[in-house]
Amino acid sequence: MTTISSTPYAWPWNGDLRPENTALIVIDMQTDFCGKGGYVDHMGYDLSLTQAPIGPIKALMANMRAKGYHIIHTREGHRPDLADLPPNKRWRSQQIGAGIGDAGPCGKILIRGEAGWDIIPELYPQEGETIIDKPGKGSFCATDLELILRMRGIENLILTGITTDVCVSTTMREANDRGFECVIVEDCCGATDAGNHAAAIKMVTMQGGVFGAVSDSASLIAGLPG
Ligand code: C5J
Repeated sequence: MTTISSTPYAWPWNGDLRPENTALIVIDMQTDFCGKGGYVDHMGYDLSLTQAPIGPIKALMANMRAKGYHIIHTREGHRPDLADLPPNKRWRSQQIGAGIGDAGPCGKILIRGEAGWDIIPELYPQEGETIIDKPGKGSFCATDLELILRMRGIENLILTGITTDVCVSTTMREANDRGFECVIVEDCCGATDAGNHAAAIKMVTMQGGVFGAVSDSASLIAGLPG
């Protein structure tokens, strides 16, 4: 029986926490979401908010790699021919001056294969780690993530990345509805708005942990067995 210090309950619910059944999910740590000239920068948001989790994720990922946990990365992006880009998603991005598929200093915004779409060098996946390319906000929609998790016997998900209120939150909800036991790592996430980050974290803690639990990188590094 092993649990991590977290709110509103000690995670995971059943105390079955092992490298074999637990994965770190690092969501969308791409230049488009936290780098100069990327999608979020085009929209005029404060990049320091989405850059804040880089250091804590780096530390947690190093610890979990050393202990033998599964590490899974995701990237939001679309095919170069835009076949998987809903026209309303493209239109909305154009309204705020960051049209998905438009040319920018880091290449075409949120398009697979472009420089801005890739994961930042500080958190780049190691050989053998799984990368999930997703066209939407949730990591389960139109991807093989669930199949991979089931094939590996993964039951517990440690959620990190950007943005807290959009892709991390959507993924946590999707995972929770599929029966995965989730914890969101507060200092390993960031949003384009500090209030939205705080609200997305607080939401998790309602109803006895409506989507799972909330913890922090120090508690996980101290408590994860391996
Ligand atoms: C957004 C994301 N915010 N990765 N994507 O559009 O959260």
